[in-house]
Amino acid sequence: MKTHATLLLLALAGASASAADLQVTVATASGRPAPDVVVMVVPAGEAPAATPATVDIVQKDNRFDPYVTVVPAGSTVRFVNRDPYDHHVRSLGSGPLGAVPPAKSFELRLSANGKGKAQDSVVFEAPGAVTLGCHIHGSMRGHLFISATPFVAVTDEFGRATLRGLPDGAAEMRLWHPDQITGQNAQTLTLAGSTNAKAALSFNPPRRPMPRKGDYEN
Ligand SMILES: [Cu+2]
Repeated sequence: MKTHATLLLLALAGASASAADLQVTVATASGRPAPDVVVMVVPAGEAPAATPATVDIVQKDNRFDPYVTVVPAGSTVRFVNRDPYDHHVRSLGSGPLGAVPPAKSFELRLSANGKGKAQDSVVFEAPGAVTLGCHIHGSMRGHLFISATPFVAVTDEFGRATLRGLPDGAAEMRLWHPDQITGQNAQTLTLAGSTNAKAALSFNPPRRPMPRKGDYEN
């Protein structure tokens, strides 16, 4: 019986070697942990198409939560107003001075107190970035990144992200940050089972913008 159990464990270990997890740690140019970085891995061979998902972005206390959201192309994003006043969510350009047009343009009036829809959905087909703003509260900012590759994640406060189920072999790792002025350097990886990787931004991002106090009352 013991032998059978051992064989089963070996079989499971063999199966997992072809679907690696990659733990990435991203630093700023000066070596601090970099949160809010989108980490993408593009395998050299044929990658499976991204599976669309349905993801919520909540408006609460004049913030978009999460601040940075990543979804595979074709996904549905539900914008949910949890404040007791209206938000008028809209797409803005990304990059320096908002010069890069949004991957999709939209605006949604999200009401409070049952006077209208408190949530609404948008489908994002084209890969790219959308900066999220609000017509009513000028300081509200969030970011949505629509990914062509299914292997994508956002770094946490420690600059860490975990990408799961990667195929073994050569792959390119790319970074995107909402405050980048130029594209970040890509890096080539050889994936063989679960592995770790380090990466660095070419700049030091500013702190996340905070909502202005005066914006709360409406
Ligand atoms: Cu608002």
